Amino acid sequence: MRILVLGGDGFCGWPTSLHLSMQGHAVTVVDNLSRRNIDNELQVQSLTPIRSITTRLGAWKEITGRIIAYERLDVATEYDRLLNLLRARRPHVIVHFAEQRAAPYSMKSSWHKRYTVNNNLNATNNVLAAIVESGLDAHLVHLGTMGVYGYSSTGVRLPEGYLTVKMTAGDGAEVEQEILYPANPGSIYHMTKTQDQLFFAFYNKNDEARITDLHQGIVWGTQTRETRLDERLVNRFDYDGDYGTVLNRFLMQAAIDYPLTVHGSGGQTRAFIHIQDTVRCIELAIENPPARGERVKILNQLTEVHRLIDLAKLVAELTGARVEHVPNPRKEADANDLEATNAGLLGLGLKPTTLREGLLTEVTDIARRYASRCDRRRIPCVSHWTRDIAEAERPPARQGSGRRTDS
Ligand code: NAD
Ligand code: USQ
Repeated sequence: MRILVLGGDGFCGWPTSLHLSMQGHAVTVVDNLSRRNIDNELQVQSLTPIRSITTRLGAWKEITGRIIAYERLDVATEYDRLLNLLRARRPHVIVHFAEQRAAPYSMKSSWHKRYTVNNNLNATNNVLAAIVESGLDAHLVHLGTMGVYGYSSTGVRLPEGYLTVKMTAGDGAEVEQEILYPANPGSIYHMTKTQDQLFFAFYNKNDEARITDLHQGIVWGTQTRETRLDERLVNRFDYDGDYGTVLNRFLMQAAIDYPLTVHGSGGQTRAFIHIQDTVRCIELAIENPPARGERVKILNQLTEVHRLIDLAKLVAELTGARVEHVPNPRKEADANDLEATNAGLLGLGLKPTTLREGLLTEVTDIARRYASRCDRRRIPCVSHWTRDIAEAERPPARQGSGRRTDS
């Protein structure tokens, strides 16, 4: 198949592009390299030494003989170029990763809020509008987030996207309807993903666009079968306070003898998936497209659910690291329950990589190996959700750091 991977230079997009190319698909990476520019803005680098996109693609060709094409293009602002690309390449599938994906980055300032909204919503609308205008019947596979459901402990096992509700009509009759599960975003970033869902529902209803929306949990791990083939193909590993996600941060912190930074009590419960499984899920989504006229296919892309404090303790047990409770910079529930079905992808053949299998390898092969590249000043999470939360933390000298260490 001809496949465009929008955001194909990123953490999930790069290993996905390699995997799809390895399977014989004709892959084109589309990326504006904004993520690399954000590293410059934040004055931080991936813990792993990621190579330039040109070096990456050259190495892939040298090692496998396979060619991945590359187009530097801003999906959110260069609509005409995007449309021309679709007309020229005529993709069967478009995988859409091209969004600003960090919740803390989206909450840093009003500029970052506006950038995230402009970038993410325009990127998604542009792709959909271009599919319709080009007349292609391309299947759009989008990476969404489990965060669209929110973390409010309803006691309900989260369904895959849709909820059946019963309402009472004016004549007293009971009316049953299937709706999108009520959105409850916890950051501007997560809010853009809830709005993406409405774009999908509309273009699907109006234009019969074929769409799969993968509600993905927090991705951990670094390498996949393909990125391991050569160091020039190494995947990105974010550890800083904005882009580093919780489990990878714990693994890196353990490797450099930095206390594991648990926000608040650590009772927050979240969904997780290994990067190797992310890549496999996208393959499964591509192989099982919705038919034309079928509603948007929503699949929960997660393999395990954990409380953060339990993860911290597990990492501490494996590595001897210390756990520290730090003030939470986010406005979020201190503890929540989370149960979500992932029957869709399991039913399609996903065989999950478990945390127990992969954690230690990740600490030794990646975090310890590249520890010298870590800038400890970039570890604290300095993006506060509200002014009040920021004020409460300032100045640490007078008020105390509020930190508590588990013995
Ligand atoms: P990433 O930031 O590493 O990659 C995103 C890529 O998209 C980057 O290479 C960036 O340069 C590119 N991009 C952004 N805006 C663009 C634009 N307007 N035009 C062209 N390219 C653009 O992020 P990631 O971790 O690979 O996440 C990919 C997708 O998966 C995101 O949509 C994210 O919301 C979703 N997701 C990620 C995680 C996770 O834990 N990493 C979990 C759930 C969902
Ligand atoms: N947290 C800590 N300590 C840290 C960092 C984070 O306790 O050092 C906590 C946060 O307060 C939060 C939880 O860990 O409660 C998760 O934070 P995260 O940064 O790992 O994940 P999140 O902000 O939710 O975002 C990530 C990805 C995003 C994706 C989302 C999936 O960056 O792209 O959509 O995971 S989900 O969490 O299911 O919404």
